[in-house]
Amino acid sequence: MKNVYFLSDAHLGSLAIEHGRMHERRIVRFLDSIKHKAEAIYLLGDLFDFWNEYKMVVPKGYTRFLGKLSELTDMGVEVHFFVGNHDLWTYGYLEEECGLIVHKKPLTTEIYGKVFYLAHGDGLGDPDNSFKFLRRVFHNRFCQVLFNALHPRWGMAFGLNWAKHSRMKRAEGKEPPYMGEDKEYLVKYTKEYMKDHDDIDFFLYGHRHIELDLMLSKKTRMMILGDWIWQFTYAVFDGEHMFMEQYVEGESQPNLFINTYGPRLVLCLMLHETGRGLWLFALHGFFIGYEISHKFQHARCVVARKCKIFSAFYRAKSGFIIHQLFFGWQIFNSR
Ligand SMILES: [Mn+2]
Repeated sequence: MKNVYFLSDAHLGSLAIEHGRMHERRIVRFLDSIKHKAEAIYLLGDLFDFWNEYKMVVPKGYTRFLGKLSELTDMGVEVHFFVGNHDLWTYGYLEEECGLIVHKKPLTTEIYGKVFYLAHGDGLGDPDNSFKFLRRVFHNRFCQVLFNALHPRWGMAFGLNWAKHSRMKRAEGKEPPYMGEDKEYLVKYTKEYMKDHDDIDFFLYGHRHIELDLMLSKKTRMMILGDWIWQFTYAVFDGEHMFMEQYVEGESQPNLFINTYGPRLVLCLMLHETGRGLWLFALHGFFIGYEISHKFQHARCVVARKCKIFSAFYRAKSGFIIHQLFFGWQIFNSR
């Protein structure tokens, strides 16, 4: 059984994010890393910081991201795109060109026998009146037509700057931390909604840019997915279990390093915990130098974790470059 993934809030293209290109590449590498394991991917909104489609024109950029999504849908992976409050102005391009399934409203759906309520989360229980008003304007068809009559050079500039401004007015450009069960409006909304819909197993949201995993009853679990600006968090459902995970490139640092080596020959055993389980590595090879760092500075070596044998270059603290052959066994699978 393949996995189903959920993530949100990448805000690609944001003028408030300095690491823009790296930011896009990272989500693309993640999507690439799950393409063979994924049955479906749910993008729960605000993937773009400002997306507005015109009849014959779409925003500049995002080629890697859109290309990767198209690759996935061409492979047969279902990719669902929920509009957020930053990227709701899509009128068919993402469906036709990239094969996405676009949702403009919350969706209740069944996945592997469990009932999911999926939504970006904006406008659900938020008492802020100016936000409500703005949301009404954003969703108003007449206003959308008017806006699109503006030349993109002004329309897009306005949109991107509005999105930047709405990020910058927050302290350090980050959302306020979790306010607690009785103050967090998405939690309050969900509790109300549950009263009439007791069949739902999972409520999943984006929008808040916080990571939250809450049991609201014996059966009902609510999650807020964090973001893909700073947190790189996602939820994954394998048909039985739901995990909240973080995409860390190169996975974690080695947590144990037993070293027995002669002047030139290295032989060590190393336990390495990754998101996928516990691995035992036997390393052997040659190194030039007197000291081995306990930290891989070149984490790329772990990328090949699927392989049983691979080679790695890494740099020791002392500055020497070491080349080794690795033999790895997965001795405990956390999934
Ligand atoms: Mn949002």
